[in-house]
Amino acid sequence: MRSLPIAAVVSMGLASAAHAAPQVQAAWSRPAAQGTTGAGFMTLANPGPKPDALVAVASPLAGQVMIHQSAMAGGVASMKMVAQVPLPPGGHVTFAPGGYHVMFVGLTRALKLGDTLPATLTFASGARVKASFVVGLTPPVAPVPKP
Ligand SMILES: [Cu+2]
Repeated sequence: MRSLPIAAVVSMGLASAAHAAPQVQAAWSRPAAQGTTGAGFMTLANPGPKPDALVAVASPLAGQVMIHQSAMAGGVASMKMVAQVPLPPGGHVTFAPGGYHVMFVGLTRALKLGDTLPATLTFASGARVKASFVVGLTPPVAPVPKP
């Protein structure tokens, strides 16, 4: 009777290997004081064959984390909260100043140059991916070139 649990574990392993989780690249955040809001940027890649979407971000160092999109309308810069950021199969989306960004609201400690801000990203597929946002003034590496 021991073969049943083993078979279940094996099939779960195959299922998770077949689903390619999104990847977080070059995550970075600007310096910010304790109690204020930090902004995070990154590139999300979807290596899988199915569409996915970022639906939530959480961090132990922020009271609340929101996904925002900046836009210019009539010469006025504004930002709005978005419920999800679509990730096409085989594609990537860049979060950068002036566009998509993550807002870390209510920082429990200051973000200083060289610090890392841990976060967990949740996707529509159910994938949960951990990320470390490196605190700096510019992206830690060059953005991923378009395929
Ligand atoms: Cu914002």
